[in-house]
Amino acid sequence: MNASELATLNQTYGIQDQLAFKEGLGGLAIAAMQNDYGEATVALHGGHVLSFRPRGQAPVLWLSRHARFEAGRAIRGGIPVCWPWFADHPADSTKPAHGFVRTAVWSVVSSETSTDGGTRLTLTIAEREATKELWPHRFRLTLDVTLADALQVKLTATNTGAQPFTCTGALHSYFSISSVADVRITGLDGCDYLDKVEQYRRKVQQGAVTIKNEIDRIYLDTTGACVIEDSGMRRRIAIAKNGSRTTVVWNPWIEKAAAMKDFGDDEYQTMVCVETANAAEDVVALAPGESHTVEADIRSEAWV
Ligand code: TA6
Repeated sequence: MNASELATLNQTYGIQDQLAFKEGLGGLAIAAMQNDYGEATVALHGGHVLSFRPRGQAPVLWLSRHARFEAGRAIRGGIPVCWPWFADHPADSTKPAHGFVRTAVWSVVSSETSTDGGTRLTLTIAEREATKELWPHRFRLTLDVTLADALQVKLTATNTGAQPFTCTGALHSYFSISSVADVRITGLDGCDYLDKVEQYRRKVQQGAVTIKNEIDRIYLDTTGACVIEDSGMRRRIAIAKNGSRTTVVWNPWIEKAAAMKDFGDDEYQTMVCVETANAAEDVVALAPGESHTVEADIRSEAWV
């Protein structure tokens, strides 16, 4: 994005002392939000929340130091928007993993200050020739990112075509943690999950989730909040949600981390994904004109 396009964005949607559009890493346009609650950045590339830091706290989201900021590539960390399919395409593995909106450029449609002093930015993306080759449907996605006492991320998918479609997806959130050894994730006890590490074997979660090896799990029928309890950092990150019956927990561990070019060999120790998803049995069906909203509310607090 050139300087005059950024200037136009700032004139139209910038909010004095709260929201400014800038050139970020790799020349990608980012929205920098700040207010009394903290700060957050969102890349227009992917509609991707890159960072969230509540005032006086350490960053809540994890972003790889090897992340690539390039047109057409997914960014490793933050909150990639996966849509209209989660993980591999169900029928054609040559199509991009996690859909195509995380690597496309979104447009800004509005910004506002809420009555509680929060800052909201709304982005959108719709079908275009390139997406029709991958997925033959007309759609509109809207992403509302609100920085207030929590970071609220709300993705609304609308079927703007004349045919029904089904979709899956995720707010594929990467969280920053002190160390895998000092973290447990609560909120999933007793839930069934598909274990991707063991060919999707169905299992039942016993107690809190701990990370002692590769974890890639799709928790089914989960509508409640999860909490990342980090005894090393003495903080709790609560992830509440709406419009999602699936929670995905992922840590690639040693070998998979080493195999990814945009992921540091040792970085698996300080991240975990807890994803607000529609996946597996939780497929969203939209008739023409219908919409579905999936929402994650991320709140971090000191744990004393
Ligand atoms: O959400 C977990 C997952 O689907 C894993 O299987 C893992 O591969 C990860 O997402 C990252 O996918 P990506 O395409 O971003 O490398």
